[in-house]
Amino acid sequence: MPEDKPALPAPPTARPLPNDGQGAVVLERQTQKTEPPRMYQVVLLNDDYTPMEFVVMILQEYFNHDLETSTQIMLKIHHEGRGVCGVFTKDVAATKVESVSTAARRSGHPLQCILEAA
Ligand code: TYC
Repeated sequence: MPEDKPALPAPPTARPLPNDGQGAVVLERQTQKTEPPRMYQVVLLNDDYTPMEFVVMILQEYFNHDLETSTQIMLKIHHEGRGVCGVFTKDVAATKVESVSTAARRSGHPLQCILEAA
């Protein structure tokens, strides 16, 4: 008989019981179904008024960067207009933006801190 139709899929074969042959039940590995959470970057923007020292302090206190890294990030923002402070889940990123903005206002600085999808 000519083979004009694609073959039907093979019937499922009987699965062996999840048993390691030594009397112990073996759990089968589950296929990963949960996606990793979307990540968000917290970005600081440059302005002409916020003191450099204040930005360095913010990077140390709120983003746990050391003094050298904080100074590098601050200078990058100063020269390029913006810089990424860190990448977080949405809730953590939103809380950082709120905390940094509140600290800046309390100190009378116009520093802008925003959240962006990474
Ligand atoms: N441009 C500011 C100054 O010259 C310093 C500064 C850096 C401000 C980074 C904001 O996000 C900023 N004093």
